[in-house]
Parts: sequence; C-alpha cells; structure tokens
Amino acid sequence: MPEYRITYFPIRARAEPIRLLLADQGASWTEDEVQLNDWWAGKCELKKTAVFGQLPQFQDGDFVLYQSNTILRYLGSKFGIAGSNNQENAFIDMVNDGVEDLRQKYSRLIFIEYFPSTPQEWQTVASQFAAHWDFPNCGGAIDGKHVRIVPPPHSGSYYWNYKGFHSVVLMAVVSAQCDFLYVGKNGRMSDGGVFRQTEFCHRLITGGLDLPPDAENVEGLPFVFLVDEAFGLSDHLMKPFPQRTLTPERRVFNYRLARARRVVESAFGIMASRFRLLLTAINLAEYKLNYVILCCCILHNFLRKLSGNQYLQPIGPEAGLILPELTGLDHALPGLAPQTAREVRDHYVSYFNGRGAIPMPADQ
Ligand SMILES: N[C@@H](CCC(=O)N[C@@H](CS)C(=O)NCC(=O)O)C(=O)O
Repeated sequence: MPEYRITYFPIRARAEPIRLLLADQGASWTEDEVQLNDWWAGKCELKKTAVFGQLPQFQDGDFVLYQSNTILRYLGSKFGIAGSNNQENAFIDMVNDGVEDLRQKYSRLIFIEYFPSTPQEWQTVASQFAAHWDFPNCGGAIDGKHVRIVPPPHSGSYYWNYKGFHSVVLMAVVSAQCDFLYVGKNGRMSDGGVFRQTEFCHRLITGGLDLPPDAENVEGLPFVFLVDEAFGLSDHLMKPFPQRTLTPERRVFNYRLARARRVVESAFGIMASRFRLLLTAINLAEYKLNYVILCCCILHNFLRKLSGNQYLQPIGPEAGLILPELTGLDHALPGLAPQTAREVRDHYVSYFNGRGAIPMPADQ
C-alpha cells in the first residue's frame, strides 16, 4: 500500500507539482477526489477541518499537511532533493516563491471574465475604442481565421475549406487593446456564416449581451461591433461600404471602420507570430486542439497585460499594422441588409463627417 495520499479536486492545479515530484521519485500514492460542487455546497466535512479551509491535503501515513509549497519542501527534504546547504535551500525557496508570484498573477488572468457582461463594462470597452481609435460606441472588432489542421482520421472533407486546405475557424471579438474578449471555434464554414453559429451571435441577436441602451451612447447611436466584408450588415454589426458604392462621406466611414477594426487583425497576427504552432498544420485530437487554441488566446491576453509593449507593438494610430499570417474568411454572399442596419451605418457616416470628424491621411 502506498503511504502517500493526496486529497484534492479533480484538477491539476496545486496538486500537480506534488504528483510530479512523487512520480519523479518513483513513489506511488493514492488520490481522494473531492467534487467542487460538493465543496462549495458545504457538503464536505474536510472544508471545516482543513487547516486553512483549502486543498490540497497531503498525508504521509498519519502525518497530515496542507499548503502545496510546504508539501513540496517536505517531500524535497524527505527524498534528499532539497539543497545541501543553507544557500542552496535559499535558492530553491527563491525560485519557488518567484513561481508562486507568477502563479498569482497568471491565475488572476486565467480566471477573470474577459467578456463584458453589463452595460457599464461594455462602455469601458467602448471608451478604449473611442480613445485609441476614434470609434464611439464600439464593443469590439470581430473576425475569423482559418487555423490549419491535420484532419482527424475518417473526417473526409469535413474540414476542407475553399482555400484548399483543412482548417477549423477561430472566431474572435477583440478589444481596442488587442485582447481577446470572446473566442469561438467552428469546424467547417468558410465565410461570415460561421459567426451566426457562435454563442456570441446568438446573444447579440436575442439581446442577451446586455449592451448599453442607445440613449446612453455617443450621439444616441446603437452600440456596434466592427466587421469586414465576410459578414452581413446588421443593426449591431458595421461593415464597410462596397467600393462601387463609395462617396467621399462613405470613404471617411470606411477609413474610420478599417482603422478601428485592425485591432482584430493585429491580435491574430501577434498571437500567431508568438505561438507559431498556429502557422503550422496542427496535428492534434479535436478536444486537445480546442484547449491549445484557447490557451494561445489566454496566454496572448496574459502577455499583453503583463509585458505590454514588449509583447505588443505600441498601439494607437501610429503603430504599424502587424499583418496576419492566418487566412481570413471568404466574403459573405451578397444579400440585402435590413433597412434599420443601413440607417445605423448612415448615422455613423454623418457623425464621422460632422461632429466626430478627425483629419484624414492624404492617401485615403
Ligand atoms: N496556498 C494554498 C492555496 C490552496 C488553494 O488555493 N486551494 C484552492 C484550490 S487550488 C481551494 O481549496 N479552493 C477552495 C476554497 O478556497 O474553499 C496552497 O498552495 O495549497
């Protein structure tokens, strides 16, 4: 019978380094799994008796310990892998404490809700778009990219796209500072239609996003998201006017939209150039692929917040556009946009050519 026992939730997290250390030392152990729902519902006696009311708990025979780093130090000295003098011990503690600091920052970023869920939170996103990119009432720039994959066995042409390779489509809503606010993934569709299948679109259509009411917005205009030609125009989705219908006023609108919308191109481009796996044909089972893609997005947000300009090009109108290396979506089939959507876009045209005008570059 193994003498060690780990009691923890069915996750890796704080128990994983303990498991790794034991495995590395060839030791065996048993696990007691505590279900999170039971824990939070107060159905676990252990919650009351645990020294700091938290897990993991570690048992070495009758000896019971809490605090994952303490457990690691205990096992380190028990297995003779701790430092051999005070100074070595201090170095080990220093690294351990450094990892702990990073973990605190990292888990805050992992567990925070990036997705705005109240009108006030949407207004915060919008104020950044207004400040950085001069586009008012904007909740995000939306786009989708093909992520190249090695198709799973027996999937036939399911993942085959119009560009002639196998891919899944990653859809994202991106903030003014190139953070991913929302990501969704879809297997097969090539164009903006993929967006209609996302939870985000469903909530947009059914009013479930809790967007600010028009009356609270700049010029009383509807709150909008910015898209390109792959998407359909709607009351809350603003896309550019087609070239053939351009007037000088509409040209101004297209310029303002393109200028604000490029954050989504930049976010994809920066992420792909950092996590270069995204530029290869990813060969993973689909459930792992989902985790890997989501992880890249979360790490992107983490690095953006933690390393700022080291990770990201300086943002603002002067920043160079970082070209995306991922393939974009196909253009949507032309269709007549609702009259209300065309009116919303026309209101923005008037605003950008009136009170909201800014100097245009000579080449626009
Ligand atoms: N410093 C503690 C932190 C333990 C901790 O945060 N445990 C979390 C799970 S990772 C927990 O028990 N959460 C439930 C609760 O706080 O009631 C350690 O390293 O063991």
